Amino acid sequence: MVLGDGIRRNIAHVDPAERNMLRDAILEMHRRFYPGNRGETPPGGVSWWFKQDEIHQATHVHGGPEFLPWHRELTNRFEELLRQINPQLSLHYWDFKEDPRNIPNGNIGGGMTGTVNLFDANFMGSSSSSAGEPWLTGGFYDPQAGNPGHPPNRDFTDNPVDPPPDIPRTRAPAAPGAPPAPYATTAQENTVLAKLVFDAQGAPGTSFREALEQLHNGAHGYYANVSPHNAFRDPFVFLLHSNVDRIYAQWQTDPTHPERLDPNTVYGAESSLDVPVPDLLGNTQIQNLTHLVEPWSTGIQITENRPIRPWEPTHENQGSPHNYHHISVVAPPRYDTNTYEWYGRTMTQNADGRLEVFVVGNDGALWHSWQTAPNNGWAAWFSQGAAGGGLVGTPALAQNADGRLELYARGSDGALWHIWQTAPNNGWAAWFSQGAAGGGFAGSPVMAPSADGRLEVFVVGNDGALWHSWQTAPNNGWAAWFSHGTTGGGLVGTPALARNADGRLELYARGSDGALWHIWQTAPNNGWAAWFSQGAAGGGFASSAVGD
Ligand SMILES: [Cu+2]
Repeated sequence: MVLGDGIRRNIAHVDPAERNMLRDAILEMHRRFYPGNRGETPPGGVSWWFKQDEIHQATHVHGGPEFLPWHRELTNRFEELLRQINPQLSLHYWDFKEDPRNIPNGNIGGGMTGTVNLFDANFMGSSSSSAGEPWLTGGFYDPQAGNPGHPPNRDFTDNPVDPPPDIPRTRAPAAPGAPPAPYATTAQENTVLAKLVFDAQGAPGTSFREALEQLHNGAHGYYANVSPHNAFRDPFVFLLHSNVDRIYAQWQTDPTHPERLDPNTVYGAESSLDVPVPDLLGNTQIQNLTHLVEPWSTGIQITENRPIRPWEPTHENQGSPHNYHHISVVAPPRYDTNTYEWYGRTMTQNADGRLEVFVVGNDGALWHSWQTAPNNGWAAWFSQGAAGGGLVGTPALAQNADGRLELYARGSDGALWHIWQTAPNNGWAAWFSQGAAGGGFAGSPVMAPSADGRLEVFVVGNDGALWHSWQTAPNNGWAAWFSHGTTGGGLVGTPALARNADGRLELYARGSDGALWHIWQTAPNNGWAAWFSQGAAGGGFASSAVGD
């Protein structure tokens, strides 16, 4: 199953039926409206689609440290609107390494591959001149705007209710038989991914956020040489920005750089630094990652400093104050190119996109809190009760193939206990013991799905061995405990588990010898190789690879 699994993919490689669904959902965004009417201050009655241009135009966070996380929130919220229209959709991306007019190995449906052109009237409109269909009939622009019988021209009224007169594109159609002319190469993308630090406070050319923003700037000009001020009038811009965010997410999920997932360390020297940035109006703006993310915090737009609905306080007042260190802007969305997903972590998305977080209390009970709506406020802490004489350590959380969350935690009795949602997004079953092995379990468990969706859980026993159980079918029952044996003089602590790009799970654990040892699936879903030492450094490793 691919459609509806919440993962963002290369738009050319999803089924054409899914591309059609995405197009239709974007068209539907211009048939749904925020409250109010055009004469109010600030204007109401703006379509979900025109709201994107309104947000981007007057906020316009570019050229500084806020650029990447600000556009992450914009794309996350856009995806959420798409999912309100069609819950199966994800905001897929245009891979810069492909020519969107001419993608030779695209998905043409029925399990077949062939040449895909994203710029046609069935999907994103023409690559040259005006975008045309499907956006012209959809009212996304009106060449006659401002003339009798037509709505006013947004460029003259400055009212986000009104349409712009054009969505210009500037790339000639692909010549018949010509080879693809992609925007970027693998080497260019890898150069960006190899930047070691986020911030631009070190030597020139060392900053990840600068390198990625530069790559992004050229991507805009590649297909539409228009002012950035007007760029978000074009639906294709969201496929572009999903790809920018994808590269950011891939950089963040580099397993050798866990600091890139931590809200306190991801931004390096720019974590709380005032960074002066010139804006499009010729003024200097101060960007600082401790600023509120606007307009979604208070409704104030940064550049033009005017309020925007529904987040400003005098009307709908839906703002939710948060800065760029908030987990919702730091946590990478799910992309098919994320280097890994950090399994064993205790926060994840529900099937409907609401984040949910779990923690063990000093009372030995499992406590959780959840978003009451995607991107939104959090419910009060709720206890799921204790088990096994009191839970200890860090729980392991993962999503079943059918979308139900499932969690394992270790009890004081040395057994692993689990609990699961009885339906996606829904209530929880009672605690169930999966029993103990290896003289009782010692560390915290880790859990991840195999490539076929079956969950697999791992934990170190008091015997120093790695113990393993797995679902015998997706969503289904669990196999008896299996030992992968011991190594390194006895394993200790909590293992680190991740999935390789080809779908094979791989696990690291620390030995009593201070070295990290790893073990991996020899094929997706399949058997496991023998233990292999990756050696030690720093006088022997001390902490667990990840987790506690
Ligand atoms: Cu952009």
